[in-house]
Amino acid sequence: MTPPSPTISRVRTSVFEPATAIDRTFPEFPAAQPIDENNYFKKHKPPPYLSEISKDVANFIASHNKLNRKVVLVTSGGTTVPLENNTVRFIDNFSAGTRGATSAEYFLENGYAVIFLHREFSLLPYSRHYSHTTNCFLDYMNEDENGQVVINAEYQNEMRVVLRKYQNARDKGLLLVVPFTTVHQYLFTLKLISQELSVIGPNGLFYLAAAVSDFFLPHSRMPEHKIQSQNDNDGKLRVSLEAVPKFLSRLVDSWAPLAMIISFKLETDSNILLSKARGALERYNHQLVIGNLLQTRKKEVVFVTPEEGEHWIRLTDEQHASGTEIESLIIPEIMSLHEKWCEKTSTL
Ligand code: PAZ
Repeated sequence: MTPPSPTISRVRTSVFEPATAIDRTFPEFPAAQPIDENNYFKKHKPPPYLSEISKDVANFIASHNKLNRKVVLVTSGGTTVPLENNTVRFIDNFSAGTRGATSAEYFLENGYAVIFLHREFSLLPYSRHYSHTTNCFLDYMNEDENGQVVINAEYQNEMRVVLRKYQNARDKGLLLVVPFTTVHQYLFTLKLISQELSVIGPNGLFYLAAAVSDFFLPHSRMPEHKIQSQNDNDGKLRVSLEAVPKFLSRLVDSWAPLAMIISFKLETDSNILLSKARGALERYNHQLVIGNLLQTRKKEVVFVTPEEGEHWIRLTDEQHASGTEIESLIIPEIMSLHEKWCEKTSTL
């Protein structure tokens, strides 16, 4: 076996203390109305690169639509909330993009084309197996007697499988990777892709796994330069954030009204997960909420649908221990729901 890389610490700095998790029993913000949409998108400038993305997204969707291929938008990773225009400091969240990157692979393997809207530098489909700090790609390699860099014998089979899947997705043009960093970039890009995806009606699927900030600092109140430590008289920094409008309602009603829409609901308190998931479904009127707890999100999730209520998907202890990914159970269920959605919507 290859010894663990000396450059990689086994200490995990992102491990949380359950006792200090946030209490989220307060009511949700209301769903965004057309007026909130107008205000937000009028008051904020679109990211300068948006028109470039727009062309790529439109071409990608058109090429797969010709083949009658279903297209899923997978959102992944956490949004940042900058506190300064020339951003030195920002608010972030824990998400590494594991759910999104893993799910994208299972969609690709099952014949979907995937638009992967992800936090820049978070995990990507396929490369995630080797890029994370607990899995440094250099540990898989060695030099042979001729000085050629080769993959160690024990990893050949596993790596060949990942490589072939990656090359298949790349060579067939099945994956379009679009980045965001801030919540503001995320919202503009989500709206743009949603409107493009609405062209293929029910064949479009939204799988919204990104951890999107609930709060942001409007541009009008954002200082241009790095906040100075002597800013306030008493040496404290006071930041007053606004609620991010809940645009899921706009997505369902007007940006892509025929697409199937799946949102995720993350909680830390198991006592409120189901009520929050049900509440989201009622409020936004979409097709599926997948609830998960921070502590157990890799082992179990709950599907909440208007027709069938709740249904848990769980890995057994053996499955979990042997490295089965819960997304390998989630995606087939979603595909079957999406198939039904397409049948139902085409007969309307
Ligand atoms: O990125 P990750 O795999 O560590 O976490 C995934 C997740 C928990 C962010 C996702 O499953 C999720 O619940 N997203 C929605 C979060 C929310 O806004 O409620």
